[in-house]
Amino acid sequence: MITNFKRLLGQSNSCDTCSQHIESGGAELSQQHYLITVAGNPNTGKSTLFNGLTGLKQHVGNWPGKTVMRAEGGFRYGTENYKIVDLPGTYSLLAGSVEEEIARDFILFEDPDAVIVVMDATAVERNLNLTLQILEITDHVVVALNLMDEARRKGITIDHKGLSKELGVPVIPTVARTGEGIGYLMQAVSDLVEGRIQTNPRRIQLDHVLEEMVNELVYEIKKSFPHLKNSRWIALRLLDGDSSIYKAFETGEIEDLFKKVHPYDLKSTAENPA
Ligand SMILES: Nc1nc2c(ncn2[C@@H]2O[C@H](COP(=O)(O)OP(=O)(O)O)[C@@H](O)[C@H]2O)c(=O)[nH]1
Ligand SMILES: [Mg+2]
Repeated sequence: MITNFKRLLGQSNSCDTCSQHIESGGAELSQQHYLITVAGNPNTGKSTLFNGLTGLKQHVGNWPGKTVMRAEGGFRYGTENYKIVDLPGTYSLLAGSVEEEIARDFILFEDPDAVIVVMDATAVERNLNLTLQILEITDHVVVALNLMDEARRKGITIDHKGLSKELGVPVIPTVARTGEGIGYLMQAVSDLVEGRIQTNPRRIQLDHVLEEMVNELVYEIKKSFPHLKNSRWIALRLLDGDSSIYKAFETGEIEDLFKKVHPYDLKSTAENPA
């Protein structure tokens, strides 16, 4: 059964001034919208959050050429329409699995307006690996520090403001199962996509020699593939010997990746299995 945040937050469709207003399914996918996504380790509550925001209005299909399910939906928050894509859960983005490749390609090539990174508040350290990797690719990030009820139950307290300062992006404590904190989460997403806040993501500091090598590579990448965004991240992956990125360059597929994430087979369904 899907938990609909609109109901949980006591919101009604007739309220059109309330800043906490989430209207599930309110945004038709063809309308002008912000593209956002939920990423994170498996079992952190991504689908619960996705379901709560979109309600029953979802489309599911497979990612192109993959047997991994893709779910997307629409909703309205405040005056903005959002299209949201539920990414498969991964521990890393270094493309060791199909799921990782899908999540990485989506964040890298679809360039979503915001990535909600859902972290498990009971296992922050483990979850930081993926979070830091995502911060290397994009600065459009808001962290949902989810499962806060579980953390409280286990006596874990987290300095979420301190974590936010360290990561350089908003960190909002949430309980996706009950809707707690989701209004604040969406307010942070809205502030980010509307340009009311700027993030300053924590990134790896390279030594002088490496930095020069990266800059050289970035220059070459931009020369050959001027449309490629995130060329710095791609340069880092090349230096790290990422075979999938290497191969994509050899075959010229790196440019096709832009198109690859788009055309998928969609069919409407009532519910997205979590
Ligand atoms: N206690 C608690 N359980 C949650 C919360 N969010 C999600 N869950 C549960 O955690 C499990 C995994 O959630 P799911 O959304 O499928 O995680 P996903 O793998 O990241 O998509 C499900 O049983 C959810 O009901 C939360 O904030 N608190
Ligand atoms: Mg899921």
